[in-house]
Amino acid sequence: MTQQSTLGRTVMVVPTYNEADNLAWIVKRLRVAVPACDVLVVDDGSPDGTGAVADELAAADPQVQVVHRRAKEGLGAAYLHGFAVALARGYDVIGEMDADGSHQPEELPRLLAALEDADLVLGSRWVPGGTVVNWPAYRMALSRGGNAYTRLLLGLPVRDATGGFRLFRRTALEQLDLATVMSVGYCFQADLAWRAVQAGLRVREVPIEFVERVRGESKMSPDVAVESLKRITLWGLRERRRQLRDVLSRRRAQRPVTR
Ligand SMILES: Nc1nc2c(ncn2[C@@H]2O[C@H](COP(=O)(O)OP(=O)(O)OP(=O)(O)O)[C@@H](O)[C@H]2O)c(=O)[nH]1
Ligand SMILES: [Mg+2]
Repeated sequence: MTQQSTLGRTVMVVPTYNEADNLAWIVKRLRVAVPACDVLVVDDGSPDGTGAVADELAAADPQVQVVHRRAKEGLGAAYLHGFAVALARGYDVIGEMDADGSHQPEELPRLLAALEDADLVLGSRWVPGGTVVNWPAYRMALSRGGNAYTRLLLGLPVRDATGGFRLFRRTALEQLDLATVMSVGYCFQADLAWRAVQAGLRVREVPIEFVERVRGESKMSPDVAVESLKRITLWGLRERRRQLRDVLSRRRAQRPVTR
């Protein structure tokens, strides 16, 4: 059985694209770190055979499940598919975790503990106690800069909106109107954090140690970074327009009626 303290049944959704050298290693660590937690691998038809590795893991362990998608459609699409499956299968807590070892399953118990009084828990590199291991200076600057930009533009009260080691209560996911999420790459993470804050959900950040992948290739591309920049700027401008409209309509409402 997969009972997780008072939180209920928990599943970590793990998107994969060409992670054949990492998947078994990370799934094993996850199953050891939190034995009650199930795993849902969402593979986008990886040419390196990750899908077959996932099938073997699932055949050997009833707590491991796999969704096969035909082609690579981006992290956002893979997560949306995984969330839909996890919700349909009745999980109470639905999490996100990379397969490349950057997110350490051994830190998951701390994230789960934080969810006891939150709706969304973000594993965070940029709160006190959070760190990144083995990143070159330019990656640090990119992530810190991107997060500062997002915080400033959207007024998002989160230090690390782009990380992907997270836990949602199912009730939180159900409130986020996932059908309207268009983000594909990194901004998928910022998109969901932004929606959660706007929905008035309790969002908590927990420091994590993020470790740069040792095996396999990053799927980060300039396209993905540009998509984030574009979308976050667009949301920010919309937000400013909305705030301006609010102020103007409040002023109009306060104006004395003259006859
Ligand atoms: N299903 C699916 N998984 C993906 C896709 N793109 C990335 N992933 C997975 O998402 C996770 C994060 O991707 P990474 O390539 O590590 O991207 P990243 O962590 O932002 O980049 P690095 O810092 O270089 O590792 C990994 O488990 C990938 O295999 C995709 O299009 N489809
Ligand atoms: Mg990675």
